[in-house]
Amino acid sequence: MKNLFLFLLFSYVLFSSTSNASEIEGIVSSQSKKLENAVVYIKKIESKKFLPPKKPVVLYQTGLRFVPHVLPVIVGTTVNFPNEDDVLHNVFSPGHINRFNLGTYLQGSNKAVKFNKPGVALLLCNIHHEMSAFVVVVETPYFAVTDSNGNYRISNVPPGKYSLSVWHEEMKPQIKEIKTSDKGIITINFMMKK
Ligand SMILES: [Cu+2]
Repeated sequence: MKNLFLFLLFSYVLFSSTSNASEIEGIVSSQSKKLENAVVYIKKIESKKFLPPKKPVVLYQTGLRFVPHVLPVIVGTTVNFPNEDDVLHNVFSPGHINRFNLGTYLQGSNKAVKFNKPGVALLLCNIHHEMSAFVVVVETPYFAVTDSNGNYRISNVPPGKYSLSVWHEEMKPQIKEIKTSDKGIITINFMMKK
């Protein structure tokens, strides 16, 4: 009897927590291929402000690469940049927003940056010119990065009308006006151009 009660309670909690939101999913491609590392996101919701995560997000320097190559975050998020290689690395962002230079530092060291402005920050290492990454700073928690097949999925989106944006490092950004309802999944595909 007790187990049945717990099961019903669990079902209720599960149902009630998912009943008022929907999911957005789809594929991002260009003419020739599916695009990995595209960021699909709701840029802004008027009258709503979202807090960044309390814990820093991590972008590693490992194997002479930045991992992940593309990292979407909410405005105000602190990103740690630990050096996991046995060589010196540097991290700098040359753009006009979120511009910084952390200097060079050794394996085992960590430096952090708080990303206070929305926009895309290109990250480079002045020692290894092949290293690059992008921190995509957005104003909502509703974002996703496409996998190697171009697929993305954004969960727990409240019902409403939104501008859904897509960014990819080699393509022109796009925006689609969308509407989500109380429940279910909507599919929004993007075909991007250079
Ligand atoms: Cu480096």
